Amino acid sequence: YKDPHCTRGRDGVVHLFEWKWNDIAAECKRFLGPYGFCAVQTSPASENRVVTSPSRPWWERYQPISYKIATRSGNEDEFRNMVKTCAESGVRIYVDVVINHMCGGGGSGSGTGGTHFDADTLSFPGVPYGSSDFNDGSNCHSGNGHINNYNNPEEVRNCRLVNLLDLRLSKDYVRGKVAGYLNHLIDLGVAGFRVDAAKHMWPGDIKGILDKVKDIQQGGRPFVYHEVIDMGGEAIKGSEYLDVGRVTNFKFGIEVARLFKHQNALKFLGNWGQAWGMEATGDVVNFVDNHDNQRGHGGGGSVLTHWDPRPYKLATAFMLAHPYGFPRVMSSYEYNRANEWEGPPHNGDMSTKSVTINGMICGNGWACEHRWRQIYNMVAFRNMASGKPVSNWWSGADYQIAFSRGDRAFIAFNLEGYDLDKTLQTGLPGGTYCDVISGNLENGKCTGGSVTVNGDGTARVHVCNSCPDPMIAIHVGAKV
Ligand code: QV4
Ligand code: CA
Repeated sequence: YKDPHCTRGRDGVVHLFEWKWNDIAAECKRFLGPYGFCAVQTSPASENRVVTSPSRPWWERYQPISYKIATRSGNEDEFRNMVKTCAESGVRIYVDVVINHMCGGGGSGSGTGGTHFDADTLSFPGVPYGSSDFNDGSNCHSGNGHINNYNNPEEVRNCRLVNLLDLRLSKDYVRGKVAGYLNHLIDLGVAGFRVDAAKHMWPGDIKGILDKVKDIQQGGRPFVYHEVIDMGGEAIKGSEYLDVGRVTNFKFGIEVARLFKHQNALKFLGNWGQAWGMEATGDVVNFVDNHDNQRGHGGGGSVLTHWDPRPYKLATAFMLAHPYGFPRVMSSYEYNRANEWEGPPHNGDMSTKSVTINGMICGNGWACEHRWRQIYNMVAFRNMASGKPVSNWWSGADYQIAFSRGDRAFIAFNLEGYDLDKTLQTGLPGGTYCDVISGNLENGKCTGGSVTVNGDGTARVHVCNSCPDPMIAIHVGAKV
C-alpha cells in the first residue's frame, strides 16, 4: 500500500483541488505528462450533499450522500475519461475518498447526483445505508454522540466528527459497501486513495475494508495514504496506520514553515527526515500546505501558503530537492479570504469554472502553483536526482545551505542578510548548467542564470540574498 506506482522517471503528486475531471484530463495531457509529474490527487468523487448555507462551500464535498460518481467536478463518464487520458500521459490518479462518514446530522434533501437522503432518520437509499449502519447509539458512548475528547480513541473513532454521521465500519455490510466504491474506482483505472479522516476510523476496520479491495489494473495493491493530523500530543498516532499505507506528514509543513520563515536555522537540515521526529521516508506523504490548513481548517498549525510566495517557493523547492518522503504539491484557487468556506471559481449557476491557460499560467481564478517555474522545474530536478542520496552537504552560516543529489543535481539556499558567494563542491560533471529557479534551458540557452562547474566538480556559487528567489538549482537535465 506504500508504493505510489509512478511510471518510470516520474515523482510527486499534485492536488488539483476542486478541479473538474475534464480539466484534469486536459492538464495531464498538456502539462503533467510532459513535465514529469507522477500523479494527481482529485477532490472527492462521490455524490455529496448540496449545502446552500453558506452557498456551496468547498467542504460540501466532504459530506457524502452516496457512492455515485456525481459531483461538481463531473460525472462517471468524465471521470473515466480523465483516468484514461491521464494514464495515456503516464500520470496516475489518486482519489480523495470520504469513507468515515456520510453528511452532517439533520435535514434531508438530495445530493449532487439527485439522490434523496434523510439525515434525520439516517437514511441513504443511494447506497443503501440505514440507521443500523451508523455508530450512533451503539459504538459511540460520548453522551452527545460527538467527538468531545481527542484523548479517548474510542470517541475519536466511534463518534461524530463535527456532527458528521459516523459509519459503523465494524459491520461487514458497511465494509462491503465502502469496498464496493473503492473497487468501482479501481475498475475505472484509479491507482490509489487519500483516505479522508483516517484518524476517525480504526486501523483494523480500514484493513477489513482493504482486504475486500482488488489489485489495481497496473498490478499490485493500491497506493493508500491516510489523512491523520498528528502533531504529537494526542492519543492517536499516525504510526497506527502504517500497516495499511502511508500517512500524511503534517509535521513537515510546520517545520519547513519555521525554517523558511527564518525562525529556525537551515543549518540544522543536515539530518532532515526521521531524525526530526517524523515517520520513515517510505511511510510519509509530505506537503507544505494542504486544502485544510491553507484556510485554517483542521487545527494543523500555521503553514506557508501560495499567498506568501517567496518562502513558499523556497519550502517547496526544498521538499522536491530532498529525497525524504513522497511529495505532494498543492494547487489552489483564489477566493475572498474573509470567506474561507468559499467553493471553487463558479458561474452564475454555481457550476465550477473551467481552467483556462494563458501561456504557462491559469486563468478563471485558479492559482496553479504547480505551474510556477520554480516548482515545476524542481519536479524535473527530483526526477533527475531519483535514487541518489544527499551528498556534499554544506552549511556556511545559520541560513546558508547547499547539497548535491549524487552526481545528478545540486541546490543552494541563502536566507542570510548578505550574498552567498563561495566555491563549493557540486558533485556534478564539469560543464555549464542552467539555474532552473531563475529560468529554463530553452533552445540550447539558459533564459535565467547559469553555473559553470569545473572538472573537479567545484563551482563558484553565487546566491544573492535579495533576489526574488534566494536559491539556485542545477541538474544534469538542464546542462548547456
Ligand atoms: C457544524 C459544527 C458542529 C455542529 C454542526 C451542526 O461544527 O459542531 O454539530 O455544524 O450541523 C462542515 C462545517 C461544520 C459543520 C459540519 C456539518 O464546516 O461547521 O459542523 O460541516 O456537520 C471539511 C471541513 C469541515 C466541514 C467538513 C464537512 O474542514 O469544516 O464541516 O468538511 O463538510 C480534524 C480531522 C481531520 C479533518 C479536519 C478538518 O481529524 O480528518 O478535522 N480533515 C478532513 C478533511 C476536511 C473535512 C473532513 C476531514 C471531514 O481534510 O476537509 O472537513 O470529511 O482534524
Ligand atoms: Ca468514525
